[in-house]
Amino acid sequence: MNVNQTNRREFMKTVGMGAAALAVSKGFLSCGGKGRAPNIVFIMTDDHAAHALSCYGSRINRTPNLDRIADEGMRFDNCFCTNAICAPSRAVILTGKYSHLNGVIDNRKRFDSSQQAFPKLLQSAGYQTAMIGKWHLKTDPTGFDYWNILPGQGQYYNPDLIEMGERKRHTGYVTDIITDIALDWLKQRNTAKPFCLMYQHKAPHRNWMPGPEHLTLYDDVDIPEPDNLFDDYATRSRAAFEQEMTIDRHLYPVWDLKLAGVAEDEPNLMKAWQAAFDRMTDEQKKAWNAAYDPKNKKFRDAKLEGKDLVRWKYQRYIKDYLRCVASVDDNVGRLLDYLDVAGLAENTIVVYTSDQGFFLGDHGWFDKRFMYEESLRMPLLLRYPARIKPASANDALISNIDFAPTFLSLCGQQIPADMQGESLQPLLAGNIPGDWRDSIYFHYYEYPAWHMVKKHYGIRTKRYKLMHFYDDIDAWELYDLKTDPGEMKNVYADPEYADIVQMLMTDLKQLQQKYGDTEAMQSMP
Ligand code: SGN
Ligand code: CA
Repeated sequence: MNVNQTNRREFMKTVGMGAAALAVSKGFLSCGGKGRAPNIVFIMTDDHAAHALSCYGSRINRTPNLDRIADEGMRFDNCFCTNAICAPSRAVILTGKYSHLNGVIDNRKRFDSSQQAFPKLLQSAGYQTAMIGKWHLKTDPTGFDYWNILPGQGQYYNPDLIEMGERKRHTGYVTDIITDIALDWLKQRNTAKPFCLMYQHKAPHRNWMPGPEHLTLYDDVDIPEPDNLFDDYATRSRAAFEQEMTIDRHLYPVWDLKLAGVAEDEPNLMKAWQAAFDRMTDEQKKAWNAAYDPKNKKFRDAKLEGKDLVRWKYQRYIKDYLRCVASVDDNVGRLLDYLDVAGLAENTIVVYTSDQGFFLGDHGWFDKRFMYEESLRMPLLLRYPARIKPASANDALISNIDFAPTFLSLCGQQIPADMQGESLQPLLAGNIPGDWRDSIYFHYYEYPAWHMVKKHYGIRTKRYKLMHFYDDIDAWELYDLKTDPGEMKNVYADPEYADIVQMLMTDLKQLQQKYGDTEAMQSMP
């Protein structure tokens, strides 16, 4: 950021602050009596891995606007999901409870929207609440004064959205549209009340269709490959061999790799691609073809094979993924600018996260689901000038069950006793309380299903990770993250680690007991 930009933002903050103070009604209970109740802007993307944000040290892209949230707030370096898949993560975030208690153990389940969730609690405390963008919980949102959501996964181009029950088609690119709607809502809201806005993107979810402004971004560069793009899974259990999410064999040529005209997918997928493409206006199609046709012709002429072909697929995949991320970054920038201009930045908690991580070629994979680091880890940035020092970081072990209690406590509300997470409030000063947890618990259920990742649960401490794959397999993996951060060597059977295994096994049982995961306990030795 240059000096002029900083000054511009500082200036806007100062000018706007008076307006925001006026906006809060006398009648509203303030945060613990200590001042104005804060607003929340909860920004969530779909499948945005932490290692594709520059503030987390990305080697492959820059995210200047997302980095602003980190520069002006706190970056959490050890935030993990409890179940590395979309709908389950969203349900955990809303309820502050593990999947086996909130009911959404996999993407196939419907969210029981009559249950307790933090937006509903804020709404009954007088907050104005809105949910805009990807929802993915099958039942209609409850606890929101306004909602406008993508049906299911949504479409990248000219998507339909369901506004309070009414379905409408919008013209444009999904990330821009979701932002436009969020900004419109902010502008028309009742300024007498504090608000909680859930602003949730579809991007960068598969099939990674970039927006019109980013179609040729990265055309002239090679994105660095992960060291383990050609992982052979030696020492790993069958689960690692039997998944279906390799860059090499499981990306569809047309749907994923955008090779229309050069290759073919099976008929159903061709139909899906055609349907997505046919949503585009003539102008959008023209821009798309102008960007992809020359690249595809080059690919066809090169007649690649073996590792060269895998490398090409990785480049095509990761560039499209990062192009989708670039649009998120631009649009979050628009939203942050608005908060500045409207004088809301000071008293608004801005959260940036994703529903879980993603494999960016790591272990030769795309998608998520596994408890391995790249998909387990969630980015979490929190900006709240009243409580958080700029550019701070915290490496306490936290997870998405902590989000709901955190938001409630920061907004001066009671944390219901049946929520299983902890408020992150004591961490915001930059330290870790002595009695903070020293491990997190994970459980993934969706199998057999897309990508064929076997059922598993596990425990992760700062140094170790113990995982148990069960159901049609009974296999354990142990990683020493200090000596092996890439999880390339399963040391479960190594006698040197026998004591560690014993200790982690006991702790794992305790976590299952503590969180009430009785089903998992039954498959423990
Ligand atoms: C779709 C994707 C899968 C993805 C799931 C779940 N296939 O089915 O690759 O794992 O969603 O994603 S696609 O070809 O239809 O894009 S999630 O984010 O909703 O959990
Ligand atoms: Ca997701």
